[in-house]
Order: sequence, then C-alpha cells, then structure tokens
Amino acid sequence: MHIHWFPGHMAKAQRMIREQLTLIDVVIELLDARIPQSSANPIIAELVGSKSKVVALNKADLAEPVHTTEWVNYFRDMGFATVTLDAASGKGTKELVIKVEQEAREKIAKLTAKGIKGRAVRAMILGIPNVGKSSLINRLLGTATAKTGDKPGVTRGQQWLKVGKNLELLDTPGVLWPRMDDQEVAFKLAVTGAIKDDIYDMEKVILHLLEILNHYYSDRLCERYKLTQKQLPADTNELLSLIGSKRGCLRSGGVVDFEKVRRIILTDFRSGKLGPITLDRLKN
Ligand SMILES: Nc1nc2c(ncn2[C@@H]2O[C@H](COP(=O)(O)OP(=O)(O)O)[C@@H](O)[C@H]2O)c(=O)[nH]1
Ligand SMILES: [Mg+2]
Repeated sequence: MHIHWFPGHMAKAQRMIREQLTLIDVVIELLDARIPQSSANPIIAELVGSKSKVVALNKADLAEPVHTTEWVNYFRDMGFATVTLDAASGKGTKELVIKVEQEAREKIAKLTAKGIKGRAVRAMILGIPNVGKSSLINRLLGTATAKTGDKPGVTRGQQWLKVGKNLELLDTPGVLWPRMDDQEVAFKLAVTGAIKDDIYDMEKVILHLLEILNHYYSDRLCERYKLTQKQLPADTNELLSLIGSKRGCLRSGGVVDFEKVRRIILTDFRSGKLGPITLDRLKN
C-alpha cells in the first residue's frame, strides 16, 4: 500500500490511531533496523503517551549486527523494551511476544486485583509504510489460533487476533507517515523503500547510496561488482559507469545504460546482496 501523505491524510491516520489506542495495553513500534532513527515518526511519543511500548527493530537481517546492538542499547537506555526482528522469516517474534506480555504485566495485575481475571494483553503495531507490519502480523498469526472475532470495543470490523494464550493483537496496524522534513532522512526512506519509487529522484538517490557504499563498504562494492580497491573511482558518476560496464549494462555502441545499472544497485541493496548495511548510525 502506498499513500501520498497530505496533512489531511496525516490528521485522519492520527485520529484513527488515537481511537484504536484507547483499546490497547502495549504499543509495538516497528522500526527499520537499517534506519532506526529515520524510520521513526516523532509523533509516536505523543500518541503513545504513558502507555507501554516495545521497540522492534525489524529487517535486522539486512542491517549490520554491531550497529543493531548499539541501537538496541540506545533504546533500552531510554527505558524501552527492545527486540530485533526478521518478520520475513519470523526470527525474533517469540521474544517480542514475551516482551509485550512483560510490559503489560503491571496493568493486568491491576485488573486482576479489581476482579477482572484472565484478560489477555492487547497490543497493536505502529509503523511507517513498508517497515514490515503485515509480515509481522502474518508471522505472529502463524503461531496463533483463529481470529477471535468481533468483540465489544473493536470498531469498523477490526478484529483481535489471538497470539498464544495471553496476547491479542489488533489485526489492523497503525500506519504512520514517514518523516519528510530532512533531505538525508528522505534519502534513507527512499533507498530502503519506505517511500514510493516515483516520488524521488532515483538518479540522486543512487549516487548518494554509492557515495556511502564507497565510504563505508568499499569491500562489498568490490566483491559484488568484481572490482579491485584500486579500480574504485572516488567520483560516484564514474563508479556508476564502471559498475554498468562490469555488469554489461550497455546499449548499442557500448554506451552504459544508466537506468539499468541504477535498478541493479537498488535491487542489490534492498535485497541484501551487498551484505547487511546500516545507514543510521550512533557511532561511525
Ligand atoms: N529482509 C526482510 N524483509 C522484510 C522483513 N519484514 C518485511 N520484509 C519485506 O518488506 C516488504 C514490506 O513488508 P510489509 O509487511 O508489507 O510492510 P508493511 O507495509 O509495513 O505492512 C515486504 O517485501 C516484506 O517481505 C524482514 O524482517 N526482513
Ligand atoms: Mg501492510
């Protein structure tokens, strides 16, 4: 699902999330482990308020483990229960469920003290487009019993999905809009696929990606595109051209098909063929 976010859409999304949150004990904030900062929407702090939150760094399979560990520590230091996830394979979902249940323990104990016994923990997933919300729901459902059906308090045909014995998950995740206030953030959102391919300048995005790869991951560039360190030009346009000829992306007359090379590099990056890469870093 791709949405162009206008103020009206944002206001509506925010209203819906606020409404849903009234039913929720614990919020699962899904972030992209490659860009934990850029994939966050600052509004979430206000939306979540005093509710419990678990931070889940998804697509951890595509991020560099040492940086992911730094980010996990960062969020834990801020006081948030934090897990890493690969929602595509399901890795980490068990730990997530445990953390969510832990975060709700106090609230459930209070309910029990009031005589409301055996109430399941209610959670919902929040995150920007393409961060893996649907994948996570599907993965959690893999271990789940059937949908629990409409229950009082759930609006507009939404359902609680029963995950394990003690957890109920709202079947519709909250879709947050991506940040759009900063060029560097926009680049990271574009290159990771969080914003639609046709609303950014692909040419600029790929050149900037190459700049970063050339700086931090030149070994991966060499390995993937069969280059030697010596061959790597500092100029990104030259690098693009070199990769193009190495890859045989040539038009008649031996002219490099830049459109095609850009596609290849973007696909290689997004699918992890350039190895795990973290773009938001706490330390260099
Ligand atoms: N490699 C990898 N891909 C993932 C992961 N989670 C989701 N994806 C992929 O990311 C894309 C967007 O996922 P989706 O669940 O539709 O995101 P949503 O828009 O937040 O619901 C899909 O192609 C998923 O297969 C993950 O942990 N690792
Ligand atoms: Mg989805």
